[in-house]
Amino acid sequence: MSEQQHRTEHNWKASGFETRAIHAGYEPDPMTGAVIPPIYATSTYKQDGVGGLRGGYEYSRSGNPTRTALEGALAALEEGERGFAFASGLAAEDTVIRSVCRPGGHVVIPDDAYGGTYRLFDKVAKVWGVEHSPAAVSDVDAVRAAIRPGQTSVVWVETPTNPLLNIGEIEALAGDAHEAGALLVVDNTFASPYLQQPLTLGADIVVHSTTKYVGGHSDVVGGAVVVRDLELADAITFHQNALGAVPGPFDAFLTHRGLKTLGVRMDRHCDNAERVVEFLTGHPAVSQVIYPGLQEHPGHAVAARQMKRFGGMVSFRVTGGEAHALAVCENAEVFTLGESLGGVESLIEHPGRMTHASVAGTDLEVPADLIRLSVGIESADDLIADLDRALG
Ligand code: P1T
Repeated sequence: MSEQQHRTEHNWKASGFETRAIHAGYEPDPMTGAVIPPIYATSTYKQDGVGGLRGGYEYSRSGNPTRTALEGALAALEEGERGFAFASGLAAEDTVIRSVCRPGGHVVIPDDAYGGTYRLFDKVAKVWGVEHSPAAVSDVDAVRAAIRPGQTSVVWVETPTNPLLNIGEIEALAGDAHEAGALLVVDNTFASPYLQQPLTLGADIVVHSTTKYVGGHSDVVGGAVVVRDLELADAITFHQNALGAVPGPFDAFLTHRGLKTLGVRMDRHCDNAERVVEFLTGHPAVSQVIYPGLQEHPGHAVAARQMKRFGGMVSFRVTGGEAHALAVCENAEVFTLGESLGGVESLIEHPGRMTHASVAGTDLEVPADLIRLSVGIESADDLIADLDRALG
């Protein structure tokens, strides 16, 4: 597709994060002055003679102006060259896998990946001849040892990981991947581009579940891919269109609306998470608090280097085993019992039975006494009082 309508003409690259979040990707509509990208509810576009496309738009699977605006903003926030929006995080991941992996190839994946990501590699990609080996992303040596030079095309990491909040050192992992001729893919869902920009640290591809912090309001499912390299961008462009797992214009609009406030929301998520961590750390019914902001977290120093702050996700283990963990999840009231994360409302869940049920019985199994919190942006005192009651 040629240069598309509404691509911003102003160069926002030198602007601050919040300015880019609000302006990059879109200029007020030339005809109406609409400040916000309209929802272009159209599947196709009138051509001025065969092949005479207006602004490059031909058919909404390959491009839609509402989506283009979101994609421009995503690229700007991740400091990439090209952004791509998808119907879900897993659709984004699948498109990346098909773009850069081939039968007979191999991928290194986190040994505590999101359950759905593991399932995609283990139950789908493997059937098509792409092998995978799990390795601890926090252990650069283990990842290096898992790489098979000549066969590994991708080192895939989450950092922080879901749900154990392990930290991978992006710069070192990129070096090892590149040395073996592989690409480094970073799932940046937990940090969001406000806290961490993996492409600036040497990663080749960033993926997101935009369902989470990017969308931020638990009202839309979506995914994203951002790259710097233009050859990779061409491969993703081709597969985005060929596979067709794209968001509709209303979903793109909602995600873009959420994205504009990412910076202010993330700061509040981090403030509240710090308060919750402080409370949990002193609680007698809590045996371990997992948060990269804690000095004793093994990834603290790396996280402090590569992240602006430590995020809104907190995991903890309780003294009373699985039954206790389930009871805490069920007793919470301000924390809503539910899967997902990154919305303005606080969520609580039991990874072993919920988000990570698909890894039960594998090397990726998570502890049964583990609880995961997505700390929202409510009043911190209410969150703490709720946890206090639920733990009691
Ligand atoms: O749900 P979807 O938008 O398809 O995104 C999948 C995904 C990818 N990567 C990470 C790190 C994720 O956490 C997710 C989705 N995770 C949840 C639904 C969850 O509750 O953990």
